Amino acid sequence: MFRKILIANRGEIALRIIRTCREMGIKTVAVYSTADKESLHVRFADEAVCIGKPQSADSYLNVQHIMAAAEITNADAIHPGYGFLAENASFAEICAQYKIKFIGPTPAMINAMGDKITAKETMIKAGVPVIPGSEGLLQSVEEAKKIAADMGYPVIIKATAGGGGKGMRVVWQENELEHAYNTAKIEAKASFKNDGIYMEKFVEEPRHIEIQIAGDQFGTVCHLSERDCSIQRRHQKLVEESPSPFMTPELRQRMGDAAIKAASAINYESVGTIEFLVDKHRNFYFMEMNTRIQVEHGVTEEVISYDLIKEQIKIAAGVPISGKNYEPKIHAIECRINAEDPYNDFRPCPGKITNLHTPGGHGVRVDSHIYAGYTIPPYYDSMIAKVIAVAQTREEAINTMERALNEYVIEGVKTTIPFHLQLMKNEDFRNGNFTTKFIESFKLV
Ligand code: MV4
Repeated sequence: MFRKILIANRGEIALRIIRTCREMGIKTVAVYSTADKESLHVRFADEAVCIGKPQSADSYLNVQHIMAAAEITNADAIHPGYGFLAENASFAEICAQYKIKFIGPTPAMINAMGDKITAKETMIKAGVPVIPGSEGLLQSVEEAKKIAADMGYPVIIKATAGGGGKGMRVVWQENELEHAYNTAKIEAKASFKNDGIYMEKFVEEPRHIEIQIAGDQFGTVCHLSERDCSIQRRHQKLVEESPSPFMTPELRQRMGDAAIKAASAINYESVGTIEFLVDKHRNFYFMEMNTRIQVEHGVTEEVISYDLIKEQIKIAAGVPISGKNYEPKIHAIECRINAEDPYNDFRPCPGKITNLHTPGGHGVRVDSHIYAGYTIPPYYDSMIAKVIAVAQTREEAINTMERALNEYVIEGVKTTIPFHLQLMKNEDFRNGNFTTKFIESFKLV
């Protein structure tokens, strides 16, 4: 097992990783920017190294500074958390050169899933359903028009280097296609330095359901059931839950099998997630694979009682997994609490937390790095807490969540708590009647 892990991240996920390391008897090194000097991850870790100025590019994305911190503290592994360098294949490669274990998949696995056309081709070969569309890159507007005419509109144009919704264009009829093609290409080039684009049939009003998987270094892959992440705003997830209210045992079996096939196709090692789009007929299609621990991993931890960070560290250290698939017997819902004004287009609201009371009690888990007197810096993601409610049934979990959100006092900054409180009262949400379009028409009062 590792002796000392450097955590190349900040905020709640850095704390989350430190907590599991403590339980495993592994020493921890925090890295921090000058803006995070007073952060809890710095105080909770055994050691802490300042790695640069506030801007992420100067600190949490500065590979040289992070490697220097790992060298001077003699860390034998690096946990990247999510975001920042978590899906950066060259960072994983540099860790290997330094003989420091990157706690995650190999660079080849990150690359195999990072390029979306490559990922899709791999899935087709593995027999995982994908959304019908162009075979590989689009070569011209004329080719795009022909494929769209054959498939029928609407279609969607995506960047092969994209993901998470960046650089997508939905096209409803042929006269919009040329403009969408050109602007998607320009945006892809500007965002990813790669102007490769491809086309798919546009699936209207889908659900976003993802399957958590784990694979070890010996080729064993298992699935750890689903999370429903359909409640999103501008490709940012707001609420996640497990089980999905749309799930059936039969669909879980089929999606679980497909997720295992998907991960096995690249001999995947580590924890990861296969994202699927699910249409109203319960047809499901591979969308992307996340080769990292995700923000919403705690939902799965609660419903199957399983420490995913511990499992991820053990897999990286070469410990075999049991290979058993899990299905949820209880229900968990997570609300992401952001320092944003939900009444003002979710505008970020950094600043000082003047008063804080965190909810607790039966069935409530709060993962957060905030404390009374903490100043939320303006440089990073605005998520400040995740509240997870756990109960025997979905209805009870929603009631527990409502109770917890009502207990939560965060003063000094605006938060998304009022939004979540209204969502928990919404009849369609309560009935499990929602798709990825739900938030577009949800009106805050
Ligand atoms: C789609 C789609 C409909 N049809 N692809 C959004 C993020 C990126 N991973 C892919 N996304 C979508 N791809 C086809 N062929 C709809 C979306 C989509 C979406 C997906 C999941 C959750 C929220 C979403 C919001 C808008 C669009």
